[in-house]
Amino acid sequence: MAKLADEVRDKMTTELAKFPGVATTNDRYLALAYSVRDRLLRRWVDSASAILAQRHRTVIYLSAEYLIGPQLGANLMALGIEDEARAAAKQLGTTLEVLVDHEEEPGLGNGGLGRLAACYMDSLATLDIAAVGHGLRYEFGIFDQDIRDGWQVERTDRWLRAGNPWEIRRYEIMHEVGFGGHTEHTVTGVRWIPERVVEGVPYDTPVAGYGTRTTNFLRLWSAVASEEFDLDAFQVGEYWRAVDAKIRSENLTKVLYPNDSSPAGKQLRLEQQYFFVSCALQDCIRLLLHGGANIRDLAEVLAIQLNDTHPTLAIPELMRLLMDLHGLSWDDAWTITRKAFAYTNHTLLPEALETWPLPLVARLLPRHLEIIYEINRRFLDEVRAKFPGDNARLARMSLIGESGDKQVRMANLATVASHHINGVAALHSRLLRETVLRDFAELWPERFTNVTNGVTPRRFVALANPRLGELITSAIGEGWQRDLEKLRGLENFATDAGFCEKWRAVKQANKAALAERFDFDPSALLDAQCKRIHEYKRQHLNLLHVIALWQRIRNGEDLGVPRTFVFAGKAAPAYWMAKLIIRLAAGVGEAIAGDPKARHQLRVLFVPDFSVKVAQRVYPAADLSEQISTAGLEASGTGNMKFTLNGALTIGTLDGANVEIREAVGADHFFLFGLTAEQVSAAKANYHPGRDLDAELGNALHLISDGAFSRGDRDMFAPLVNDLRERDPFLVCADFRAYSDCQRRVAELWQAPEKWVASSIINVARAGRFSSDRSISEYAKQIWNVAPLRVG
Ligand code: NBG
Repeated sequence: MAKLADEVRDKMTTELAKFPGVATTNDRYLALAYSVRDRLLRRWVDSASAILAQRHRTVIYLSAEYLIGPQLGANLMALGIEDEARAAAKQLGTTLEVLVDHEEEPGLGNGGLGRLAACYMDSLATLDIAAVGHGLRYEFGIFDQDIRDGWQVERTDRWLRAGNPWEIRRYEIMHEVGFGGHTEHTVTGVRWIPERVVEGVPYDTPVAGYGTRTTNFLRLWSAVASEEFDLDAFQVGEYWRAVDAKIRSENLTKVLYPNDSSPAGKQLRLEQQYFFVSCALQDCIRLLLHGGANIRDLAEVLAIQLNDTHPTLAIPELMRLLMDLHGLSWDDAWTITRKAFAYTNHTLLPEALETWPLPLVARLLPRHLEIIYEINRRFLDEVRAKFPGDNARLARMSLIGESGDKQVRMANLATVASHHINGVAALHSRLLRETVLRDFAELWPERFTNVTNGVTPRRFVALANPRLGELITSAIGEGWQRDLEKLRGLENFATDAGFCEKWRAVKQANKAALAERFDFDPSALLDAQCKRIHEYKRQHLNLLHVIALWQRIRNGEDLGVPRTFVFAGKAAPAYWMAKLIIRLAAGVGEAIAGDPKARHQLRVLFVPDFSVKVAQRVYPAADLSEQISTAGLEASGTGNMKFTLNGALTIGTLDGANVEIREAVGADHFFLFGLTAEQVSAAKANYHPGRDLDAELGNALHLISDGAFSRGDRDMFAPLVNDLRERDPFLVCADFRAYSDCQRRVAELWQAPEKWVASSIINVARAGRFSSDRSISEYAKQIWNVAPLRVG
């Protein structure tokens, strides 16, 4: 193969039509990216032909979100050509760092759910499992976040503006997706005559495995109008009306709904969901038949995973395709469907369980509603037979909710049609069985399982934290990137003074690098809470503690431990309370910075526009990871794993995967506080947060109300303070004292640096099971029944 540097120089001419004198940084980035892509494509073609030749059972991952992060660095690492790329960059008169930094990431997800999908694509390829990830190619991803006067301001994310070298548009593939209209039932079957038709076209992005040739791909669907113009309208001179239909179709994949863990409930969102699953399934069937298989083999050839309920319409869509287009009977179609699908639930928050108004589904997808009704009729018969006379149970389990206006309940639909249903951490899977899906778990206990989330060590350790990666390799050798349990070998080094010193120096260097961007004291304890802003995640609990520390300083106490509190995360644009919490962080930061007595001991930093790229800078620098959600509400969390794997200690509640992290690293190496999920439910029965407030907490609330963090404005934070005093649905007040005391234990350990460093090493050494490779191996064995592919 030609030298990368030569290829890059060629690309400058053949792809970009530029020469060195006029080339911009973007050109240099694109030239390198195109050259890297060429190498990926060769591997991809080999993988694809191996899949076809071996008729390999393939995973079809359906997800409305993929937060894949910047691609250049990750791809260079997967291909093992970083040194070559460095030389190529040099030849272009720049550095690899500049080019990697230049890349704009595709923000096609909101948070953990979308990032999990991206980690899983990485692990699938690395474990040589044939897989295609289907999703939506949003023209605008998650909004960019600015902070102005302490408030979040949203800007559109024009991520495609400078070109996207990683994707390939497949011009030969197109699927039609209908909406609206009516159905016709005849003796030969059912026909759906949609009112309008949109075309779906795919853009593919290669996903390279690490240390293997297997390369899978993400296929993201984009909507285009099926008729360029409405010809009738065009002929009578109504140009605008003619173009209108086109614009309407293409709006379908314009923008990602910026809601995290709560549905938007908008028609366009439902259209997006149906659009991409219809494209995905039509495409799967096309490939299946092309490969010479019979449509009846679909569930043998494909294992389809629903990433939360967003792709659930795939169930009635597959039934429709099998019956109405391929002539199968209901029973045959249902048998195949039941064997094909599995469903992962990602939240227990009641407001987050997706339901769609029945009239909307009837209007938009009349055929699908008929199918849903029929699934429901047969399903309820089964329940009735097992639990005769239990009408309350029947009402709870029905796919159609009757409370107020009727709705279609997506979680129930996904559960009824899936051979496996899993939660994303042990506690969450248990609560899922005991609460939200209890009736279903009683009916089909064997279908319920757990797969605890994981994260890719390639991106989140090796790539994000090269200093740590090198130190780990120097101690235990290569191989941990593909087999993270190998980190165990680090445990012996926790008592090696020389190694501990190197470990400390790595953290220090990472903090110094972050401090260069954000100007803080790198010797202070870096205490970080980075995740979507949400009341249940309790960024305000953290802030109340910061205010309490500030008060202690004002009262003459010496904290002994200088701290920098880093906050980062986006709030859903319509989530007022979350935006107010961001404003509070800014206000607290400002007040402390203005206090000469406090500013050397405390600093509050809000890092704007949290993204994969920003995250890769923050995780390596953190000393303390804040995982302080109200117990029972965070399904898993994955940031908790990323911080741990970068050597941060955790302060956290017994929630989500924190429970398992604590088990893995050992109770002595985890700062635990707060009510358990059971205690939370019990406490809620008779909770009066405003009564007997803790003195420090009362004082902090008073300062907030008094305008100390809003430049004297006493109204700004009233909604937040009143809510905490009167309702406090997330038990911030109940957990405040325990949290604050636990933070004292953090400070004590920090003052014994050798112990802190040893604990940090032990955390990393014992966190190998939080690799997404472990999660994907579990899905492969327990749920998908797939084996690795042989490529080459
Ligand atoms: C989120 C949970 C997180 C979890 C991720 C990935 C949704 C609906 N759920 O706790 O809130 O880590 O999913 O499983 O976004």
